[in-house]
Amino acid sequence: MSRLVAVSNRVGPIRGATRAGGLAIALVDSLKASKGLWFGWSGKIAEASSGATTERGGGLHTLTTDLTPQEHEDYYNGFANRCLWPLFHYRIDLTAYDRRYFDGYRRVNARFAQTLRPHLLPDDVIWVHDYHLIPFAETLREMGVDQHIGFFLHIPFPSREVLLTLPHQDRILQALMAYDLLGFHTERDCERFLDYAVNEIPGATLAGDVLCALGRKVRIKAFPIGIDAREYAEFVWTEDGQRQWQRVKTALRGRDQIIGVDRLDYTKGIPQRFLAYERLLQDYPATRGQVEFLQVAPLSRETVPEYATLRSELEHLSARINGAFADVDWTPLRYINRTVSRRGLAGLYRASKVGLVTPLRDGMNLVAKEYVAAQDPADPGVLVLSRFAGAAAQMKAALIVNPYDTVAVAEAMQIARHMPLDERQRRHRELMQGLLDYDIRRWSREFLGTLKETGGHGD
Ligand code: ADQ
Repeated sequence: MSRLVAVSNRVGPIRGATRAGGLAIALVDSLKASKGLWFGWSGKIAEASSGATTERGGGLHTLTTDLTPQEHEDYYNGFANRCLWPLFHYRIDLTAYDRRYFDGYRRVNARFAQTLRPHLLPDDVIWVHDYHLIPFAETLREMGVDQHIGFFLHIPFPSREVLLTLPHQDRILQALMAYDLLGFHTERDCERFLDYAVNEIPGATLAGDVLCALGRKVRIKAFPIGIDAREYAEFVWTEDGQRQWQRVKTALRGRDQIIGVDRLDYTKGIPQRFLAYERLLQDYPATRGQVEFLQVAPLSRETVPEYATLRSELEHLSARINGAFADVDWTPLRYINRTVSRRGLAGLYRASKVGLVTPLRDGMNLVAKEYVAAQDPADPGVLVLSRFAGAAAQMKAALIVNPYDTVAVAEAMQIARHMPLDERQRRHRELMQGLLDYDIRRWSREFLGTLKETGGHGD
């Protein structure tokens, strides 16, 4: 059995300990099964880059390296989060391209690849994750590494026209061609990538799902990430899950709760969601005193200026809505920046009649899946889901909305609140079946299975 080497920006719980989601769990499972190695940034910033640290424990072998303050600024804050993140989410207006960021991004990727190189074994299968690490394989190939290397993009792949606005976008494309397998969340992402590659690389050809260009063959395939739905449903019954559920039920006193849960990020459409809720209270006066909207949005990427702007915008909007509609015994909107534990979150979802998941763009969106998994099958809540989340391609039994259309989103909240029980059950059954059919373990199994049968050793 070949060994898995996973490479991601952060090692361990991929996006923060309390939010350690299914992805970390799926990777850990596969890593343990193959006695694999997990490599990436330690999460620490140190004045001088100190080589790499190896740790073994709990059946896991990790290799991590620190970033210098300059690397952190150029690679992580700069090119990854101020350039690729907004651009890939169609926010050309927020894309802060800077040649210094781009150089730093390439330098860190090259250094990471050089750090990993001596630890590689001939039969390793290497799985690189996400937009921070696009050029990683290119350096490995330059150093003669011919093992199977796959890349999975967790965010959307944008349309060609959007990508062409990025200076040096051709370097990004060239870097992607160093992989054997490129995985995206949806078929649409694959189509957008192929449209870009076939039209921008002279002589590129496509045979089935294999792109031939720049002297290489790369397979392109959709792997829609899932969650461990069965385990997630159990979270409701844990101590934390029960505590949060009961707290909310008591506070609601029979009112309907609408819930939004996101990292505080401009891609998640939180201001538009607040406006849609304001619209609901304006257009349907009977909802006043009868509904409450809970938005849980822990701060993220606080050192990136656009996130501070978003934070003040939301504080302003929530104050405006509560100022206009609140009564002595009713707070229409509760907006909290605290992180809730994964189990506690399941309790909050369970207590909510409507799950409002309305990103302006999202690779997949796991909150939509978690909300469904946490529902009571006998009396489930209704998911209102943005058509621009990758999840919408699979979760067709949700109420699909355009998040920019605040009137329509307000209307969808009303439809959801008043939906007959049999229709809620039918939609929930269909959604839950989808989650069980393609869960997080199937996602990693299929990616790795495809990678093993694709490329490698100079094929
Ligand atoms: P994210 O942009 O982080 O992930 P998402 O898919 O919704 O978005 O995952 C967030 C995770 O964090 C979920 O497991 C959720 O429960 C948790 N979380 C969010 N808000 C929280 C809160 N307030 N308290 C506690 N936990 C919270 C990126 C892409 C997505 C893609 C994933 C996985 O942007 O599109 O689905 O990677 O590929």
